[in-house]
Amino acid sequence: MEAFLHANNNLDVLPSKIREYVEEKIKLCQPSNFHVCNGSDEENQQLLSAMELSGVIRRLRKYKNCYIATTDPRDVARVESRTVICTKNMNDIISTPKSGFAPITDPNLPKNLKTTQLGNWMDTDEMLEILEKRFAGCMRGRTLYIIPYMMGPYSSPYSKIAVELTDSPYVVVSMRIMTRVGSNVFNEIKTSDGSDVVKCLHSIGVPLPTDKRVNPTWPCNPEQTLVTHFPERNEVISFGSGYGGNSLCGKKCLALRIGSSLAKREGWLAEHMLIMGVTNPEGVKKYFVAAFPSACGKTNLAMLRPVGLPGYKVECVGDDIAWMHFDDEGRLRAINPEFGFFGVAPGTSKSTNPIALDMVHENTIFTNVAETSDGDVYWEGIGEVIDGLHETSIRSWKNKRWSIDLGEPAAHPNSRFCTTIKQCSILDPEWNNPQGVPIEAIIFGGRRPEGVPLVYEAFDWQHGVFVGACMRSEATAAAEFKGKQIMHDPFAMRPFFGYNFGSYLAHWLSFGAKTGVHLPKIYHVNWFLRDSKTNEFLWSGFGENIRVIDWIFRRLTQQASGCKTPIGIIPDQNVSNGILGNKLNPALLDISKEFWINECKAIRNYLEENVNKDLPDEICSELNNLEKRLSTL
Ligand code: OXD
Ligand code: MN
Repeated sequence: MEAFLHANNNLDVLPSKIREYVEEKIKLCQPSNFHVCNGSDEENQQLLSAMELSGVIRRLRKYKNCYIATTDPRDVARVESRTVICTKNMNDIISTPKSGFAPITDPNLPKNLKTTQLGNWMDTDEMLEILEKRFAGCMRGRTLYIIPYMMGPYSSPYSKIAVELTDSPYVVVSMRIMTRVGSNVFNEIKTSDGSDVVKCLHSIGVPLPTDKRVNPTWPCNPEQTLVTHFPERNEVISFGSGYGGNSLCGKKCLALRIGSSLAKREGWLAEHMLIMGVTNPEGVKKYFVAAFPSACGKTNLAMLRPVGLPGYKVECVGDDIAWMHFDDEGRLRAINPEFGFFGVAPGTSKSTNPIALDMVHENTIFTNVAETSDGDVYWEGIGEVIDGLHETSIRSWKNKRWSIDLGEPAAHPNSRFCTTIKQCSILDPEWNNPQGVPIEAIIFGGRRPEGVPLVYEAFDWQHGVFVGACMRSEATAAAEFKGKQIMHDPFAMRPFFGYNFGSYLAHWLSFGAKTGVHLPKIYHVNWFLRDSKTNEFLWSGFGENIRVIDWIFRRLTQQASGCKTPIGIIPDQNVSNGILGNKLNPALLDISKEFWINECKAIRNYLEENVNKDLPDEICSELNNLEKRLSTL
């Protein structure tokens, strides 16, 4: 893409430390031009037009200001194997697995990289040396964009300021949707020189001119991709991938990996959680957070339209990330650090998430969805048959004419919509409150086809932390995994921990010992149980999930009874027949001794192998206690 037309080359708007950083990176990456972004509409339109002209995005005729980008098929998801946290001391980031580290076999990965199930580590200096080589001249012929941005509401004591340097205009327009962009964010820095600003450097890793093997509309460098984090330097450096989870550094890199490490240091929590406001039929309002692994329906739950329980209302504060602090009165308060949604498109329909479907028909950038010949979007599970589909042809995410007979999906399973939060019609009135919203329940969940009941409540905080540690779920398309294996995904944070999971558990447990705090109750839900014979889902889910939310709500107000089981408290018979619906299949609340004994074995193996000596004693005793309780079942 040619140079930005009205480039703003004035680095004086940047705090001194950031200006020095930018100058150093310009020298290293050697772009032909650079531009400090102000986040204006005009700037955005210029970038969109230039990208359209060069074929990077296509305008969707049917909607206002909506575009499709399709990526190189090798650059479609987060690359966990190439995501690394770098520090001086390895044990700060990962535990040594009981059976040792696997050797690095990929010739494109650094030899000294240490990979584990709970994150990858490398020594800071060694990684910086490798990155220095990758970034040298990597932006030749391209424009370097400098994006000042903020995670969290303006004037919030909990927000963080950052800057991302990138050579991808797609990243610039997407960051403007996902974060608060503009040089005015520097008015909020707490240090005069900007030393508290998080620094992010991103390059697609394809200097110009390119050779014939490079995809002209989605240049990327998959062999050399590295997504690296330096919590001791407050820095993110990402090379080679343009896909959002790897390139929009505010999201997973800053808000979760650097964020969780800052949170540990500063005494708060940065979590992979949606934030929802729930008002009951009596008009009482409560806020919940919920953690689910990627692509388990977090966005759908965050925008839930209640079905079957009249009078309930759900409003959305965020669908992916929560930053939570205990306030002076000891209440846990959450802000959404993001400003937009980067949601999975397939499966989004009028029935599963009407709010999201409405929201994406303006000012949205779609990635890897399919397009109809009349300028609409299409993806698997969009629900309705498109008007006159027989006459309408579909162009797949691979830019080929698509029909069902091809035997492959029209949209990539990890295709996305990227839309500003302001277009969400059920946006909570407090979404932008600098103090955040008070959280009364924490919900964990996963995609478990068998054994894990629809809902249970943890006995107390320590047990709840154990429940989070034991989370497992079917693999999803959001990362590079294939198939449907059940993976351990503690706290839905496995790909996002910024420091040692053992210390993370200790950090969570430490709040249980704090005086003067009101600890939220902790729950676990599973919408995905299937009938063992027919394989049909046992729970209708989506809007009906309000029934489970209602039970949780009533537990918090002491209005619903529960039944104690070895794994936690479940709705008792009366409640489940009433609130959860008359047709509730009893299998939804079944606790099988055999299943849970096997589950305990899998959890013990996992924790012993992967957390090893760093596993807090409290978690071991919770596991022992669970096994003891099961033996009496
Ligand atoms: C996401 C993810 O994109 O979790 O939100 O992968
Ligand atoms: Mn996520």
